[in-house]
Amino acid sequence: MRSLRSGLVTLVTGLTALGALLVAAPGAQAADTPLRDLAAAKGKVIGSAVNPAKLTGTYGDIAGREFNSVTPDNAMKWESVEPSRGSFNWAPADQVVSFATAHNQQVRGHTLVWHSQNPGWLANGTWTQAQLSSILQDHITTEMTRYKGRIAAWDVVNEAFNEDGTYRSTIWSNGLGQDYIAQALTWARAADPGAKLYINDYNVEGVNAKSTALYNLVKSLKERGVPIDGVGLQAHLILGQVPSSLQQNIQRFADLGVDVAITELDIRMQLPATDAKLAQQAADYKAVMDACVAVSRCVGVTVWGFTDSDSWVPDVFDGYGAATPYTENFAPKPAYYAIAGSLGGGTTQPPGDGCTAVYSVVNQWSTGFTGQVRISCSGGSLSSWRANWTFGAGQRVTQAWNANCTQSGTAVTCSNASYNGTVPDGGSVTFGFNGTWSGSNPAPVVTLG
Ligand code: G2I
Repeated sequence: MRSLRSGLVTLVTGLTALGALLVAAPGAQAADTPLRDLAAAKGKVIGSAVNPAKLTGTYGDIAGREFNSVTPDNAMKWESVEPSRGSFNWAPADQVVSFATAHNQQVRGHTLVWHSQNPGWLANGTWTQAQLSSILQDHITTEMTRYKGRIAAWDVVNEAFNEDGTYRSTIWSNGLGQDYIAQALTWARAADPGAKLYINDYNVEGVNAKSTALYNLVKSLKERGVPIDGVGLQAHLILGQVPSSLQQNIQRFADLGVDVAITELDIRMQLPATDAKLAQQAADYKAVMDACVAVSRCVGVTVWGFTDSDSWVPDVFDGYGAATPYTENFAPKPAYYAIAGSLGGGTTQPPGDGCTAVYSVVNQWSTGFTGQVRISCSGGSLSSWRANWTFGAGQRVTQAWNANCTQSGTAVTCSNASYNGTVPDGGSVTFGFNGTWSGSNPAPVVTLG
């Protein structure tokens, strides 16, 4: 995140009132340790789904800086890589893999065998069992071979179960029988023996009928010697509804001898987001992170998009959103700090992060002057504020408006009035004051805190 917490000063000499001529100071990077460094110190993965078309600018900066793993959100799905039979489009998936290489990140491959986002030619075709089987084997082999050695873990099979724990009726279960899962895993192991092979699903975070069906499947695959390395718990959660049995559930899979990953975490809320909801969301993110951190075989957590501007939630759940750790404008939310805290970092959002305070003298005469401070936010917001500075040359504030100012010795503190505490992302608030000076009237640097 950018942190522009100090402002530059324009000093007006002479008696003419001048408009402020201020330039925001280029912000130093915030001192906070990136999530990926915190995660690495704990031996965990912190990842995000990414959209390859967006991997530049601020989106790319954050994706590279904060995460040690990326998952292509759609680019490795069958309809993306083979939209018509035998005609491949690898470019977006390649972009994610190159980005990951350039940023020293792992890649989670997502996903090889699914009922959704299959190309029309496959979904609408009529196939014998033998044809379907060889189409699937070819797909797995082709895609995994292309990225062999560069994918840490593959979601080989995605969303195989119904909510009641029965097998979902899909092109695969219908055409190949339930053992398509074992076959797919076996082909996957042959294609890239170095990749961890996962089965991934949603609504399997707590102990319930669906997760128990998944548990029983993994147990039987292990007993049969079918290659299976991990279970992915997607974790598309609802505010305030982190299952209380999450850690217990992670542990029971770990006890089967497989890894566990939280693969698609997001926590949606009914819009608009309020401070209270964002605080609850932070607590929910923390609960998920803590559960993973507590189990050594939980390899880590991937969020399904790190910014609210890149989340599937508003498109699918009417009136819901704000599900990720960053705002649409890339400001870290309380959830971000909750993730950091769970990984051993600081938990508090620095006040004024993403906001700038700029001091200016707008008028000055023989013994007095009028000053103002403009607080602007870009990539952050404030719900209350306090501007602090030191007067180094004996200046004194005598009267202020649009703020409550006090001065003790050289230290001045001005806090918001009852009506202007909120500075929205992209907005600003200005307050003014009169003061006295003599000799010189050098301009202080203002900090927000
Ligand atoms: O639905 C959330 C996730 C559930 N688990 C599996 C994930 O693969 C799935 O991801 C989402 C993507 O985030 C969405 O971006 O999968 C959706 C499809 O089931 C993706 O949405 C689709 C839109 O529905 C399409 O209209 C669009 O053409 O993304 C496509 C590509 O942008």
